[in-house]
Amino acid sequence: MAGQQRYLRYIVFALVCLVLLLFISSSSSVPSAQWPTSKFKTGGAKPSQPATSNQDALKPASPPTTPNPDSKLPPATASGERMNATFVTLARNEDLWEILKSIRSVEDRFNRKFNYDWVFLNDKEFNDEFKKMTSAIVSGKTKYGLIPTEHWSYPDFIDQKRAAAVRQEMKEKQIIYGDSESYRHMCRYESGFFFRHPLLLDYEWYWRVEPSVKFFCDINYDTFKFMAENKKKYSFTLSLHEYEATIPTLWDSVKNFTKMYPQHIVEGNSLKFISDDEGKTYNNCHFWSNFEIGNLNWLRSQAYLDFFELLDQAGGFFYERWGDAPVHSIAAALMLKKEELHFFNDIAYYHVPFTHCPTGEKFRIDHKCTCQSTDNFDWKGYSCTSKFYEINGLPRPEGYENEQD
Ligand SMILES: Nc1nc2c(ncn2[C@@H]2O[C@H](COP(=O)(O)OP(=O)(O)OP(=O)(O)O)[C@@H](O)[C@H]2O)c(=O)[nH]1
Ligand SMILES: *[C@@H]1O[C@H](CO)[C@@H](O)[C@H](O)[C@H]1NC(C)=O
Ligand SMILES: *[C@@H]1O[C@H](CO)[C@@H](O)[C@H](O)[C@H]1NC(C)=O
Ligand SMILES: [Mg+2]
Repeated sequence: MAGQQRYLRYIVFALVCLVLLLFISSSSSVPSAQWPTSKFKTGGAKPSQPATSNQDALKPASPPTTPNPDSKLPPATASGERMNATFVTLARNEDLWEILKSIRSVEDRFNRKFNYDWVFLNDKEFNDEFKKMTSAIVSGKTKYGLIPTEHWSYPDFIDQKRAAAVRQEMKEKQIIYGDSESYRHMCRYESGFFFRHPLLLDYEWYWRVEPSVKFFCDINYDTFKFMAENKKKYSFTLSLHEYEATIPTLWDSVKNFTKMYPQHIVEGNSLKFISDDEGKTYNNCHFWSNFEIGNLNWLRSQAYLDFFELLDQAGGFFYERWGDAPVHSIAAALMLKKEELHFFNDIAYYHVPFTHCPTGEKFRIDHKCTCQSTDNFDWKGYSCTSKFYEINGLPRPEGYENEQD
């Protein structure tokens, strides 16, 4: 009898334990099991068309367990039509890890809301790792293009022995990239060919991004749409003086161009930005072309193509070390109306060694900026941005004095 009772006690005790265990495990597992994985799956799907509205992709499959009560937060993806636009990056396979940082920065501050495409160009085939890693973090479509040899080699009118002698000379003078052959092909490609790549023929607008750059503030509107609506063709965030030794005869060629093609020189242009003596000499001011938002159809226009062709024939990409920044800038200053150029003061940007950080604390707070105003290059002596303000009659922002040298 006593043995049976003990047996019963054991059973009751075991049952109680089981019920307790079930209760603990079920109550603690509810929230973690409902962590919104399903929402990530649907929200993360790439829109197949860049131009369609993204409303559907945003609807979560099930209601989130912890709704955010802050109704002031903007939607994760901007609504409305997309422009006919793409990011474009020229890079080598070994640039992968630095370009990933740039892309992450662009996505976080801008493109996660807009999902624009990204075109990558290379003089060699991109490898699988490059394609895999970059396509994993671009929110739009990614495309990878090989540059045709004709666009990345010596034209037959170039005397390669003379070019080699120049490289040796520039090396001795320690001119930056002075002895580099690939840097020259790169500058010539960015000056005259990238916009003619078959992958870019599909687009009207481009935003150029290089490895190792940073964006410091939120960009909450569509910059491409801004360009179109305000009839802008070319834009910049940083401007500075070019290193004279890399372009000794560039201005002579530009003068040849203006003589040969007076019809391409536009009235009401920005000649004053690039020359302090009505065109006699170049003051070396240029927009820094590692950042550009611009119109591809302008670069593909007869005016720009004639300009590039004349410069190319002059040989300065190889006999000197002409950069694509002064080439684009001089073209924009002579062949576009003043009003067609835009200074993106609100795009805070870094490319070694210069920073553009918008002047004014309120702006930087409102846009969640992480740059320091004392690093702002705009009002320092080597920048040309104050000249841009001057020729356009723009008032300098309050507080600029504190950011001078
Ligand atoms: N495919 C390819 N891309 C290149 C080559 N050289 C430069 N680039 C790319 O061309 C752009 C400009 O080159 P950079 O080396 O950044 O030149 P830079 O901005 O004048 O100088 P850094 O101070 O080094 O940034 C970058 O997007 C590079 O990734 C090359 O030989 N092949
Ligand atoms: C985008 O622009 C390019 C260049 O102007 C044009 O050829 C193409 O048809 C346009 N695509 C769309 C969808 O409008
Ligand atoms: C300018 O044109 C003249 C006449 O065609 C030519 O001799 C000269 O070499 C050109 N200068 C440059 C720098 O291209
Ligand atoms: Mg660079």
